[in-house]
Amino acid sequence: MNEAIRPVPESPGQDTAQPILSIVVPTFNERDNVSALYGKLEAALKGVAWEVVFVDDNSPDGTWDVVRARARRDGRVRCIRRIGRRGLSGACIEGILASSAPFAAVMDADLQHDETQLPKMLSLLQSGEAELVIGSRYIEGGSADSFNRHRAGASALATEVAKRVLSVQVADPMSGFFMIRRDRFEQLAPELSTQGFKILLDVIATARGELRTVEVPFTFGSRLHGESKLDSMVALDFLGLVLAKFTNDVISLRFLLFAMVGGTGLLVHLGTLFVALRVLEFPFPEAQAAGALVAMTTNFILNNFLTYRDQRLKGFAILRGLLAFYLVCSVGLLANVGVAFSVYDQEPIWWLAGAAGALMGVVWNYAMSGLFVWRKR
Ligand SMILES: Nc1nc2c(ncn2[C@@H]2O[C@H](COP(=O)(O)OP(=O)(O)OP(=O)(O)O)[C@@H](O)[C@H]2O)c(=O)[nH]1
Ligand SMILES: [Mg+2]
Repeated sequence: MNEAIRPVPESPGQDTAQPILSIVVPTFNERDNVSALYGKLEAALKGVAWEVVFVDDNSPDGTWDVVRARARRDGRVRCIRRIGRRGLSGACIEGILASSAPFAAVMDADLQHDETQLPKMLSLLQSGEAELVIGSRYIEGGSADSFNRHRAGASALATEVAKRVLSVQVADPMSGFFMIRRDRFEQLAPELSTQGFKILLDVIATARGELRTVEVPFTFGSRLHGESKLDSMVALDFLGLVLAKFTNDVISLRFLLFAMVGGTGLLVHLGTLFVALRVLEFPFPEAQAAGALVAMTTNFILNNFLTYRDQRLKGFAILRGLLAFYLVCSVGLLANVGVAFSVYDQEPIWWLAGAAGALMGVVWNYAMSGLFVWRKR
């Protein structure tokens, strides 16, 4: 055997260097928080074999660069730099799956989570008392005083909806601070959504009550440096997750949004048809074609803005995407009319045939748009 590739004999002494806890920190534009967080972890986790994995979505402020510099000096620090992707949940999942310690924690980079709770959370997992430990703002001893009224209200409402609709028994299923046994996480991982902000809620809902859970209180602090990445779309992400889990992943938010945008397209089509016929006095075929073209264009813009906002096309890609969308929708129209005809042929009920055709059209357009217009890179 070639000396160079001879396997290195296992050395029992190496085991002690293996981390017991992997801390996963999703980051986007958190450059100024990295060193402070690292210092706090080091102080809080004396005597624990830990590692920290920063998952950075190619932050324009170069957060990944700061992490790399730190990683060169300390082997416990690792950096995953993801290019062309955004999303908090996906980043956390990727970070956990890229590490191997028997326990994994997720925490924010901005020092809002209390790292001094980590040893307690770890010992609850190690003793077997829990498989999931949540840093909770909403139990005795915890608080989220740094929230303004608007945000506190939204958080309370979302928590209530999650509890009722998904029968979640936990006080703070929206927390971004938790620790879990790796084996349990790996079992659940294939069913988790990589879209959205609410990975903990997803974990709890997907486990369907079969995850021994303990909550420990902590005070949600104020962000140290940088800006919040929360926007109004977070509410949409949340509703999508609740809907998907409620319907056992049958209906996705994306499909629902796509169908809703399709509905607005019908109104746009009829509006344009009216204007073209009555105001511009086009002949009917031209007016109908103008209606279809305008509706497809507004549908494309809305889908790019809303349905596929995490994969939004920009610059020249918009033009290419629009042309592909016209093509997809034209074939969708043929499929629509074809199905409607064949249903009508069997059973001449106009609304049934019309609805079957429309459903065929929207399913086709959705499936093909995902493949050819907003293709995942
Ligand atoms: N990798 C990655 N990290 C993200 C993304 N969005 C947010 N984050 C990180 O996720 C953590 C939570 O985001 P925040 O904006 O702090 O959300 P929050 O704590 O609920 O809001 P604030 O109270 O305003 O800070 C932070 O460490 C962010 O840098 C993303 O798209 N990708
Ligand atoms: Mg934060």
